[in-house]
This record gives sequence, C-alpha cells and structure tokens, in this order.
Amino acid sequence: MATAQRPSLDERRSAAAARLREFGQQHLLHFWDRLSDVARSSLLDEIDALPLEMLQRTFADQSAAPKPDPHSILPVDPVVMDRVDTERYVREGSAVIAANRVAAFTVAGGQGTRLGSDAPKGTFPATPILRKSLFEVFAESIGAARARWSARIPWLIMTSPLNHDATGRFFAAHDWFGLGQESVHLIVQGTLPSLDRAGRVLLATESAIALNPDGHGGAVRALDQSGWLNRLAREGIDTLSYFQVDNPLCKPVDALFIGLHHAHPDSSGEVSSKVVAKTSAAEKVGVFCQRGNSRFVMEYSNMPREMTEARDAEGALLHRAGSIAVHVFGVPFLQRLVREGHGLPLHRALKKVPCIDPETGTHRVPTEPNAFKLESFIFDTVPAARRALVAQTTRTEEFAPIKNAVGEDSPATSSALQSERAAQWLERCGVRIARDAATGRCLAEIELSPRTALDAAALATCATLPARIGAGERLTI
Ligand code: UD2
Repeated sequence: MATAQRPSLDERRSAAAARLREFGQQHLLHFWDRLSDVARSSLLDEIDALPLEMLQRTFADQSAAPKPDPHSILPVDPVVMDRVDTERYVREGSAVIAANRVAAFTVAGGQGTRLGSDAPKGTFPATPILRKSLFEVFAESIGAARARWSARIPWLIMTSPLNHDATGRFFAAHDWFGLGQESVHLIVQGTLPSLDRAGRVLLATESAIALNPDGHGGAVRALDQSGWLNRLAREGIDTLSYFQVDNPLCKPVDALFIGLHHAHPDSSGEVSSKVVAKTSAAEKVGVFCQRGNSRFVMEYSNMPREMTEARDAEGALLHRAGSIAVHVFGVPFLQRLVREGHGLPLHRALKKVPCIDPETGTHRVPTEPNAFKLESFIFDTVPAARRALVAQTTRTEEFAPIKNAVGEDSPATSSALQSERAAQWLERCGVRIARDAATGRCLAEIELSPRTALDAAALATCATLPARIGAGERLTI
C-alpha cells in the first residue's frame, strides 16, 4: 500500500502563506529566512491551528457590536435555595451522587496575573491558619463527599498549556492529597492568539505566536477533545459539578444544588447556576438576565451603566443575580452542544501582551494595554438550555474568592469570610463565639476542615466542639 508523502517544509510554507494572505496575516512568516528547520516546523504547526476565519469574524463583529438594549432585558427571578423543600431536594441530589452519576470539575487554567504569581492558582495558600492550598481544600471536600455517599466522584481539573506540568507536579508532590491518582484527571485546554488593535495576530518570538488560554468556555472543547465527555457518558456520569479554582468556600459536590438541577420544575436538567445577591452596583460579577424565555449572563464589563445601577421599587439593585461561577451541567447537554457545533462566542479584552515588533523583531514589554486577548466564557452555554435553573445561595455560605493580592477579593478578605462561615456553623451547634459588639464581626480566627464537616449539620455530630471561642483565639477543627 502506498503511504502518503508528508509535504516538505517549503510546500507547507506555500500553503500557509496563501491562507495567511487571504486573512491579512502574512506578517507571521516575516522572519522565515532566519529560522532553523525545527523552528519553521513549529511555527507552521501553530499557523495551521489558527482559526483564521473565526478570528476575522470576531474582530469585525466586536468592532461594530451594538450595545445591549436595556429595555428588552429583564432581571431573573432565582429559586432561593433556603426557601425550597430542602429535605426533598437533598434526598434527590444524594441519590444521584450515591448512584455514581456525578463528577467534580474545576477550571484551573487561568493565569493568576492579578495575584502577582506565576504558579498555578490552585497551589495558592488559601486557608486562614494552616495555609492549605486551594487544591487541598477541594481535595478534602471531594474526599469527604466520596466517603459520605460511598461514591466514586472522579475529579477533573482543566489546566492550560502554561500551568499543566506545574499542576501535575504539585499533585504528585502531595501524593494526590490521598484521593488516588487514578481518580484525579488533568485535562489541558486550548489556546487562542492575541491580536493587535488592527486585528493582526501577534508574535511572541520570531517563530512563535503569542497565545493565551482560550477561556473557561474552552472547557467544552477540552472535555470533548480529551475524550472525557464521551467517557463520562459511557461510565454513567450525567452530572458535572463545575466550579472555579479561586473560591475556597465553594461546595464541589452539593447535594441540594444537584437535587434542584435534576428535580426542580424550573430546570430542564441541562445547566443550573448559583448566584448571590450583589452587594453593590460596582461588584465585579456577571449578572444573570432574561430576554423572553431565554436566560443569559451579562459580564459586568459589558453591562450598560443604566442597567448596573437600576433599582427596583424597594430600592434594591434590579439586576442583582450575581454569578459565583458555580454550575451543574448535564453531560448529555454538553454532548448536544458539541454535536450541534455550538461554538461559543469569543470575547475580547484589551491587555498588556509581550510581543515582538512584526518588522524588526525587537522584543516589546508593553506598559500600556496593547493587544486583545480572546476568550470564550462557559456561561455562554446558558442560553442553549431549554430551562436554565438559577439558584440563589447565601454569600457567606459559599463565596470567598481570591483574585487580587490586596483589597477586595484578596487572601485577607477570603480568610475572614472562611472564619465567618466556620463561626456561623459553630454557633448553630451551640458554640459561643466572641464577636465585636458594634459590627458583629467574628473576633477569632477559625479554620474548619471539610474533612471534619462538609456542612453545619455534619458539624453538629462532631464530638469535640469547644463551648466558646474567645477574641483573638486561633482554632483549627
Ligand atoms: C469570573 C466571572 C464573573 C464572576 C466571577 C465570580 C468571567 C468572565 N467572569 O470573573 O462573572 O462570576 O468569576 O468569581 O468568567 N479559567 C480557565 N481558563 C481560562 C480562563 C480562566 O480555566 O482560559 C478559570 C480560572 O482559572 C478561574 C476562572 O476560570 O478559575 C475564572 O477566571 P477569571 O479570573 O478570568 O474570571 P473573573 O474572576 O474575572
């Protein structure tokens, strides 16, 4: 049998040049004559993988994108989680978990730029006293859920090409936090190029395109291309419990939420999302909105000011259903999106991207934003669902993100919230906690391991709780 001959470098270059010319990106081959054959081959691989048509379309669309019309957009009316028949839905969710139908899924491919660290964000020391990493907190929680429901609960973690190896090394160095390596799976997401203000693809070096992870929306493609989406279905797992790596208070496996997703009349079992009431108009979270029967998330940076600041008759924020980026996805729903070729839209954000001058090759480290990074967002899957459930939870119960080195959403604010949740759970068990008389702020530092208690009810069965915790005390339970 004749084997097809692999095209030579010159043939590949000619084909790439023709394609690049068609889309005005021929500068990518400007330094060809200076490159070694190895560098040429790797540059051609990157060029061949570029979705040039989509890039052109995205750039043109967003340059002329109309502003959303606030009059056609309504606030959503979420299901309030502490007002439902909790017992019933926890029972429903528990049955799904115990039947081995649930996998946990963390998106951890983002760059921790705002935290000022190059290390994978999941390795960041997050807890108030023991400084456990975010990954360790989730591992403990998933381990405790496995034990509670005698369930497998595989843990899938999406990494990016930039942090995949470092993430793997971190887990190996911590012996996979006792979960068993065979039950924790790292999946690498794809990349997209950065564009200059004229829509031209940037070069990081003479032989490499400036690429960045393709956004958490890349999860759908990563799950599909890694084979995991079909593997989950084959293994009878129809429920994917999705959360971000930056929130140590999130509940990776929440029976109540999973029960609502599967059994609440507002849910088609395709995608369900948790929200909290926004604390202020300026809070940087996407907001769930409604147009006709379709629900969607409007990212805070896209929301017109009149919508962000609109108030209802009681004076509360009108659009207040702030996304905490916790979802449950039906695996068949994600398979349908893939089958129907449901590409998620690309969003662009102006950022500082190191690159080379396309003419001279001089390296530039910009001090001002110089380029558009492109990303897709997982919440853009929401409008494709027949009935997307939006469930409102309590902020102190499950939202303490670590995003910035200092100020809001920092390690300090997150630690205070982690202590506060522990204090509230302990108070429900009869423990007296020292609080500031004027502000009500908890005056102790308390770190509660998910291994000890996954929720307040489990804490009540814990034999060794103190009677009171005084001001300035630091306690780990
Ligand atoms: C996200 C939401 C915001 C709100 C907030 C809650 C977006 C665009 N905004 O804001 O509406 O819900 O979270 O905390 O989502 N990631 C990847 N790969 C990527 C990019 C990101 O895995 O290519 C992960 C990243 O590791 C992190 C999460 O996605 O776990 C959030 O990413 P972000 O920091 O870009 O989103 P943020 O905090 O601006």
